[in-house]
Amino acid sequence: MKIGIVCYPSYGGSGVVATELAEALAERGHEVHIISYERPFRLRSFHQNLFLHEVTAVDYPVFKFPPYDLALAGTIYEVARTKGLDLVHAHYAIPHAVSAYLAKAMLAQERNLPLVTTLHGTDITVVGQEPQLYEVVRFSLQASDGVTAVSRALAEEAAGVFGYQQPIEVIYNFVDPEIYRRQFCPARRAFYARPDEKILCHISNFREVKRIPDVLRIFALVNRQVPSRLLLIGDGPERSAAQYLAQELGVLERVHFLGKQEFVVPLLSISDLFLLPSAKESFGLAALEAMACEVPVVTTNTGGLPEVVTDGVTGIIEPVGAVEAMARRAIALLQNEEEHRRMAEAARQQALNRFREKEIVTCYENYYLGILRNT
Ligand code: GMT
Repeated sequence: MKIGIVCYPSYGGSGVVATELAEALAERGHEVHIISYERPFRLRSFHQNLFLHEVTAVDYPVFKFPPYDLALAGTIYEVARTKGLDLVHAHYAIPHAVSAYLAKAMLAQERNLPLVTTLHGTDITVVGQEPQLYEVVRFSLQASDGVTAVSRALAEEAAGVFGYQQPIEVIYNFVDPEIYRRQFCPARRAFYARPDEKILCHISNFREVKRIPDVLRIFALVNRQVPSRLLLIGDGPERSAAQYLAQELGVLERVHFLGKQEFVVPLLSISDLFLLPSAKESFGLAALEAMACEVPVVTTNTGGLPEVVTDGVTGIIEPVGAVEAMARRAIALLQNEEEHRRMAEAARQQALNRFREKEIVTCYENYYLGILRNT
């Protein structure tokens, strides 16, 4: 197939999933065209079947806001026409599905361009519910030939909020277990922690929805009972407030702010627990990557997280904001080596059983074939 993949290139789950899907499809012999405003940060390999098309937004003094959505639609149309795309797959509804729909409509005089939209979370649960965007997102779902969601919870929320009647295919996010596997890194571990200390880890874009203050509060409580270090990986609007809070909680010198890191496997490999106490999370790709590296996850019972993490088996699940309960159970787990080992192994096993790249990419291929047959 010739597939166009429209995505965000930036540090965030939807861009990661789209990029890794593009690489895997190219590896399987499909011709894949990534359309984005810059090279995706997760695109690591060269592949002869993989092509990049950077969208350049047109600026002019008359525009207060350069019309990126239109430049994107024009680029999708051009790539579809000149490269003969069989279908276009938009990751994140806003504006990708809308721009792709416009490209589809422009091409309609010549031929049909099937459009698949994958919902990733905040496009539905946050941004898409803003009054001025709600009807646009609703329209983009109706106008897509197929809609997928990264968890059952997200599919249900999308159907409910937007009154979408067609089936939404749930295709989970995935992980390559050969890349995401625990490495033996004693020297790196020794750099961050003494032998008697545990390492807790959090990776995100530091937006409000991630509840960074909860990450720090859980850590501070754990550290009182179990000497520990916290690795904070990523960057975003909540980072400087986090620094103040760490100081206020008296743990600043135990928290390592590492900023955005491209290669997280070596850091997950020295971690004993992963903290993701989000207020909302359609899937929690970072949690899956941690599990694949044998790191149990402490998280909340929101969105798709309970579909990724199994309470008491591969991690700890508590209600949003239940900082004391999360800390209490994290302490018990860190103090019980046997139970921790069991949970770490189960976490890896769950990542392999349910979210292995090979199987999930096949689900996308089959879904595309079904759409091509029916349109
Ligand atoms: O978490 C974010 O704010 C980034 C966002 C994105 O679109 O990149 O992540 C969403 O998509 C990821 C990939 O499907 C999911 O793993 C995240 O759970 C989801 N984030 C939220 O729902 C808050």
